[in-house]
Amino acid sequence: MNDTTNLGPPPPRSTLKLEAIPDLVQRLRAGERRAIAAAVTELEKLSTSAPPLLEALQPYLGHALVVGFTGPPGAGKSTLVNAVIAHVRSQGGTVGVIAVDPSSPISGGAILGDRIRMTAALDDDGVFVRSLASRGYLGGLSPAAVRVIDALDAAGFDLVLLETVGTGQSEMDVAEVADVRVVISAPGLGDDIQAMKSGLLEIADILVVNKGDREGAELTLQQLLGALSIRSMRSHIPVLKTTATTGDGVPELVSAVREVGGKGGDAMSRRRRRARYLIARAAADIVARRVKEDSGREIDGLADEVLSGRVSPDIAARKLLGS
Ligand SMILES: Nc1nc2c(ncn2[C@@H]2O[C@H](COP(=O)(O)OP(=O)(O)OP(=O)(O)O)[C@@H](O)[C@H]2O)c(=O)[nH]1
Ligand SMILES: [Mg+2]
Repeated sequence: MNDTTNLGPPPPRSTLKLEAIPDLVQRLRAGERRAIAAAVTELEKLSTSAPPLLEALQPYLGHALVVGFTGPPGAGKSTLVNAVIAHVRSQGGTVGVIAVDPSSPISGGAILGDRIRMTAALDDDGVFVRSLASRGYLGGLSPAAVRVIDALDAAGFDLVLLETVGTGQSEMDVAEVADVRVVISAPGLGDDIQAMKSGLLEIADILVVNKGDREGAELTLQQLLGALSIRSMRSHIPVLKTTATTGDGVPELVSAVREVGGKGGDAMSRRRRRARYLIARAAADIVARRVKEDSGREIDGLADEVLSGRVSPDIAARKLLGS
């Protein structure tokens, strides 16, 4: 196996010089908005400066509570993020937001709408918002987004909110990198309760029925409680009703987030969880590239064994990994 075939495309060159990193980190630590934005951009691009920058951020990580906001399109995630920002700011806390745009947006307007709604926070140094493309990660979190968390954590934001649309992949990603997982639903989203039952319900630490002002909100709430009660392991999780447009229920949501976050692990285990995710993602990418690009005998041989039914794909994968 020729290892150079497994390295992937080279990272984009950076305009950030190595010797400028300590200064950038110092300004980021002081909360300077332009420095935070510059660091986020380097990490998002995964530029040549991203690895040394991440290393320089390491001593300052583990302070932020990373909260995933996920749920079906249109449930009101962005509106709720805005309402949470307003409440946390009124309490003197600070908030960083990473909104992950789906690769193929369901409606281009929703993304633009997100930006416009969030501009209300743009003059406030206690808030930093960045929309990221999901870059072919099918609505999931790109590894770049996970690294961006580190920049916001090091910059000292108390809460880092990650908004992702609840597709299969992103909900699993959010489950792995967030310290607290908030799953948002709303009445009138068709068969979404069904979808919640299968995937999102399993990962939620807190369930929210948003659009509490809409008819059917109480019914949605009861359906979720019913779905939880048949899963005895999950029946303890809080189910809250919010109206993001008015802020109703938002203080209770923020309290619940802090309570769940308080029960989570320490700073080290939070950082370790994110690092484990990045390793798993990188390992999966390397293996996928090996399988795709290697036309050598090893993989063809394994493929034939799988085709003949002598070996399961799982065993073949283990053989490939030598484990
Ligand atoms: N009546 C009512 N409307 C709401 C509420 N929260 C959000 N909305 C509206 O619902 C629509 C969708 O809200 P968004 O915040 O964009 O929803 P989202 O989940 O972020 O949507 P995507 O990012 O596209 O997945 C907007 O028109 C909001 O104004 C609420 O509590 N009550
Ligand atoms: Mg949104």
